[in-house]
Amino acid sequence: MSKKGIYPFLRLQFERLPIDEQRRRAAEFETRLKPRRTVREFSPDPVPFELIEAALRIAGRAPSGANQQPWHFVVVSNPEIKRQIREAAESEERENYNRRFPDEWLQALAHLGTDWHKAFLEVAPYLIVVFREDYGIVPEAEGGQRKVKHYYVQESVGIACGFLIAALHWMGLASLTHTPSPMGFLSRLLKRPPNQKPYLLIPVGYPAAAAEVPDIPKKSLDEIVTVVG
Ligand code: IYR
Repeated sequence: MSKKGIYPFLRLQFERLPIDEQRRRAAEFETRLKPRRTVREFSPDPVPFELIEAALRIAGRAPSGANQQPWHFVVVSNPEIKRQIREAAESEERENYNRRFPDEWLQALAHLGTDWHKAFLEVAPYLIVVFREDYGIVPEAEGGQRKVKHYYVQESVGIACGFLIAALHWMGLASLTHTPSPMGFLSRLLKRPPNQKPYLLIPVGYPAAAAEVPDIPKKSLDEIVTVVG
């Protein structure tokens, strides 16, 4: 392996754990993550901003193609901006549910009980809007700019969102992976630069006291895993 580059190589910091501790941690993580659910009914109770920051720091630790970290997170708590986002999302989703979604898609969604109403976009105390950066913009001499292509952007941002969702759950917060479609209105309302494209909208907060979720199953290990021994 050639270790040339602009960063030095350091010895990996890695603690080799006793097997019992590995088992204990595996079981604890699974037990903690198991009750995680996508929540669509939020309480308006405030959430300490430091928790959102901690979750975003964890998301920012995700691996990414060439370590380019092609993500940007916009945190919205302003009620007026949340209202604008709700209005724009609902107008797209009204079109989707009433006209654009083919029957096959509506059928696939039916058990979730969703429709075009998106009250959670105003009720949840925070909306984390995730943007992907297909290229970076690097300042150059004399006020110029250069575009730098990013690699494996979809994979990288997806992994960061996974870290984010798991971290939020771990710290006792509920989230929703929401994908209003199309999402162009988020670039406009949040005044993002042209290299940032909306990827996912994640409302975050405490669940409403009477929040309900569909009783849907997860696939078993046998269904999702093939072992090639
Ligand atoms: N984006 C729409 C529809 C929707 C699509 C999928 I795939 C879901 O898992 C859930 C909803 C909406 O948010 O209602």
